[in-house]
Amino acid sequence: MALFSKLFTKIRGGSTSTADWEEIERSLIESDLGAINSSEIIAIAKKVKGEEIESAVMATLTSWLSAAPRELSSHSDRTTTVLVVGVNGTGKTTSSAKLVAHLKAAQKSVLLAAADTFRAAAIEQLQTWGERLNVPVIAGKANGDPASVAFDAITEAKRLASQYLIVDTAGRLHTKSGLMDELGKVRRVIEKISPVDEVLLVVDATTGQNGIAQAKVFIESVAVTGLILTKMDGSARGGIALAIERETGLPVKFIGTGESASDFAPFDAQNYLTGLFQA
Ligand SMILES: Nc1nc2c(ncn2[C@@H]2O[C@H](COP(=O)(O)OP(=O)(O)O)[C@@H](O)[C@H]2O)c(=O)[nH]1
Ligand SMILES: [Mg+2]
Repeated sequence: MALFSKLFTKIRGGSTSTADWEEIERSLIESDLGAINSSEIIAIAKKVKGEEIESAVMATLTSWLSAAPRELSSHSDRTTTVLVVGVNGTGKTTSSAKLVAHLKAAQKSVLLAAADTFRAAAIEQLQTWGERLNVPVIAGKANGDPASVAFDAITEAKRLASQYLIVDTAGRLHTKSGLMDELGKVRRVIEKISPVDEVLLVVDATTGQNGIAQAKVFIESVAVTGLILTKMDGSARGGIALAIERETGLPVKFIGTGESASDFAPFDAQNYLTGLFQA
């Protein structure tokens, strides 16, 4: 990612001109770190001298990371339920499937629920993943009630003593209050039987600052516990994970780096920060 190596190389080289500072600041902004964050970093770099710069910048970046738990919730005595939410096309269905693959690789038993009932294609998409991953998918009819699919799914998860239930939901915009209410209903129906442990908001990293703005509004109406940043393999730029954690206070729990089930990993914040400093 090497976001900051240029900054340090320039500064170590001795005299940093105004044009140099501008160029460094521009490259930080272009990395989707955000304008305010970038100018804060430049201010620190200008103030601190010599060898201390790296540790000063690192300390600031570390303070921007979310303090909330990054690990996916888990319970040994009951099903852990995860709702996957977000705007259309961000990668909810793909990420739900990837999460299943990730949990299966850790020998967990998982059930998938197709609570995006808006389009028949969305249900089929999840069923195809279910077959590929050899995981049962609870689905209803197209245009059916997503809350009733969720109810059937948690009932079945309990019966099977499934360790995880992953619920894929329909894409929605925070501005559509009917859809946001529907999400609340899905949650309430599940919680009649078992707690909802995680609500993961999927954000397409290639949408940059817009994606962050969208996430901020979204989490005002839904109790989100963490983020999945998708499409980090595309034109996504390295600064977004830091910027979104600072803006929302929420931890990035997973990142998606492609279209197949294995293109997915827990977000390792320390590794990520170290990577930003490497040439
Ligand atoms: N390159 C890339 N494509 C992704 C990633 N995650 C999802 N996609 C693609 O994005 C498109 C929308 O994904 P989908 O899961 O259907 O989005 P949903 O509408 O939020 O459910 C699909 O073509 C996916 O293959 C990712 O991490 N990297
Ligand atoms: Mg979908």
